[in-house]
Amino acid sequence: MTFEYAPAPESRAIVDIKPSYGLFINGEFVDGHGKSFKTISPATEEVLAEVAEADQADVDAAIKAARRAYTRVWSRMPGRERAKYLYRIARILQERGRELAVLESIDNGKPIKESRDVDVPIAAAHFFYYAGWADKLEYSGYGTQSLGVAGQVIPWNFPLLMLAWKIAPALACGNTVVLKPAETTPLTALLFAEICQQADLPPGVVNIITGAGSTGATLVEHPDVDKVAFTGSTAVGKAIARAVAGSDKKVTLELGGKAANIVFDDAPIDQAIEGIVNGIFFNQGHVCCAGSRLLVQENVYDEVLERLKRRMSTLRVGDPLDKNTDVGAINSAEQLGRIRELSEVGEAEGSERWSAPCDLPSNGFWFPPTVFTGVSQAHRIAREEIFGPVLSVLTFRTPAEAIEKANNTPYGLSAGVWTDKGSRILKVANALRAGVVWANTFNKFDPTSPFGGYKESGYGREGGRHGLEAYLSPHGTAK
Ligand code: TAP
Repeated sequence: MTFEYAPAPESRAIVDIKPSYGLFINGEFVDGHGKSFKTISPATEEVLAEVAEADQADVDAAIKAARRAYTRVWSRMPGRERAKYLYRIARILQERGRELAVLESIDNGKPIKESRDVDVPIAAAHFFYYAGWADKLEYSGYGTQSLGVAGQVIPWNFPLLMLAWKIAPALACGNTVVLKPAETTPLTALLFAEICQQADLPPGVVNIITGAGSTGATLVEHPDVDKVAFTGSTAVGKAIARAVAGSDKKVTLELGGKAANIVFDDAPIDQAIEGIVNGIFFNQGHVCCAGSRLLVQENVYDEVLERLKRRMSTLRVGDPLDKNTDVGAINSAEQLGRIRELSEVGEAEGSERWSAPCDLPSNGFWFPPTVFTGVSQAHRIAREEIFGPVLSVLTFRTPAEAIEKANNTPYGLSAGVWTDKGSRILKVANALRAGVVWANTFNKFDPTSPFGGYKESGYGREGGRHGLEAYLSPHGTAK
């Protein structure tokens, strides 16, 4: 049964959302030359702020500022000095953690308990971790030479965390940055710009330009960008790879996924249920490495399904700022449309749909936690990334069949294995074509651990020592 909890809303008073925002170029906020757009709260559809849309001239100005800061200041600064700035930023992220968490939940729609306990602490941890590397690059194994100006484009599902994954290693290695956050979630990146000012980061080392896809395209294609780092959909990743092909830009792409979460019959079932729920309903399923394909061994299928539905019935869907909320709002009307469309396709193709009973708020964008059974490998809901709180369930009889089905995907970002046997974990993990394999857990992130994909999930790694490779050159080619 679900206990009735009294609402426990986190106060919005801690955040100061301005009516409008400019672009952060060369250490200060400036008006853009282009148009502007509105960012809204996906939970209420309330307009939060008007944000500048950077055009070609703005992108030029940001890259120029980054180039100047690179040649004159940042690339010449000893690593131990750069590290001090990264530590300072990390500490400010912690000090202003509550403010960042509330702002992230308002702009993105994710539950406050996730922005507070996952996004913000791991973002700070990334800056702490890469601060530690800044004066030890000679031990990285990837050289010590920075690349120059990095053009970075990030998605809306973990706005601050993706920013940290991009900016922390870039700065630690001596590069400067122009970053474009996603159109629907620019606010924490703009607050991060204020944090750069607060940390006295030299002007131009970090530049934040807001805008839509065309701003991102202008940035990554710019001839004076040395390094492109992109996280987002496979379709846009392919377009970027095509656009920069033939240039000497170094590129890393973190793209989509359709992870298998494999439950064997000897798995600790209660733990596995928590792992399945965390795997697909964490962050409304807006997670590239979400465990969106559940593979259950046939002899425990009925038990797993029954317990899973019981657990899903206790998930609280609603106000992202309520500390009891487990599942928040879908990030945009457009994304909600995509989730609805693929769910309808799932039914039309013959799968059975079950949604947790819950009251959804009347304003905003919402989708109940949903599971599809009777799914075959050919179904679109088993092949395409839904990027929402929708789980497709398939079955298997033998470990070999589980591996075969798990690998039957164009993606290869992550996977999960649930079993009592250590030897089976090692064997299966070895056979899975996925960048990250979790054993008896799911969706665990740590700055010391590399993350990235195989196949259409992209190339390059972020996090850990491996994450330095993307921002260093063994040949000393910096401009
Ligand atoms: P995209 O539509 O790919 O957008 C990602 C970012 O790229 C946004 O900032 C977007 O701007 C920008 N963009 C769009 N078109 C562009 C272009 N032609 N050139 C350069 N930049 C462009 O993805 P999304 O809908 O925001 O995010 C969902 C997808 O990201 C999912 O497929 C998910 O799996 C993937 N994702 C992957 C990872 C990792 S680590 N592999 C992490 C998170 C998300 P606008 O927002 O203004 O359109």
